Amino acid sequence: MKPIKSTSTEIDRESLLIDVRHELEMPSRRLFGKHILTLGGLAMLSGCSLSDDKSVETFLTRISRINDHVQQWLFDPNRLAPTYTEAQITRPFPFNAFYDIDDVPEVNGRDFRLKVGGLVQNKQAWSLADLYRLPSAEQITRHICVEGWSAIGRWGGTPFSEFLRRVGADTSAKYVGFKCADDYYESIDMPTALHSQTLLTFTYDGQQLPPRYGYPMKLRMPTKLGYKNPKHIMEIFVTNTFPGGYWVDQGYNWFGGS
Ligand SMILES: Nc1nc2c(c(=O)[nH]1)N[C@H]1C(S)=C(S)[C@@H](COP(=O)(O)O)O[C@H]1N2
Ligand SMILES: [Mo]
Repeated sequence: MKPIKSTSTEIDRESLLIDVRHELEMPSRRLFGKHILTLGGLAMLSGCSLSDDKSVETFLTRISRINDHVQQWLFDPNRLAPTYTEAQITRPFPFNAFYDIDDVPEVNGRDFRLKVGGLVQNKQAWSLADLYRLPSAEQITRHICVEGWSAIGRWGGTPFSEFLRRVGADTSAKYVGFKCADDYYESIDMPTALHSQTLLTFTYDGQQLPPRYGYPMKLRMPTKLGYKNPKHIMEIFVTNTFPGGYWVDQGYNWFGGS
């Protein structure tokens, strides 16, 4: 994935506008379909003049935040993402990260302790053995990456809502955040965290989750795009302060529904 915002001081206005148009044309952005609102109309709505690079960037961020609100509002906690049969699993399942497969972090499972923080009653860290004793769940779902590929895989673990219940999470809080063993970090909305298909997973296709797919654990959400699914989770926290995410902070949409 490429950062959407330019990191240089000279922002390439033309490509930013292309990104805005692209956002508008994505199926999940239907409500802002190009037939309903023009770029100019959106600029007026968001109070941006688009007269300089900085206002273009502010404009983009506002559009993205409006999209977050609309997507949260459209999200139906009872709607299930499709599931598939074993025969439909994509083999081999693709690896993806912001780095090469040779640089996958190696986490030592024996010493591993999952940190839990923020708005939870029980901040005690979890060993893998403790996590493996949680009620088990498994599903075969489609993982969709914004880079233009999708693949069907089989993940096993525990319903994330069950984990949140065990740690006494304040489920009226807005966000659940994740810190990973690489420099990755993510955050999700609470309704998605509690969705019945959101699993904290420890296995892939019946085997211990291999390093490339996120050992020791990956949060697997078939209702969200690939980049929202953190691998190599080291810490989970509940908060009302927007935690952002690795790609979100580079201009991607935060809600990231699929
Ligand atoms: N820790 C971490 N999690 C991550 C990423 C990453 O680079 N680091 N990449 C994300 C992206 S963009 C995708 S598509 C999926 C890829 O998961 P896979 O390797 O199991 O296919 O992981 C997501 N979670
Ligand atoms: Mo991705």
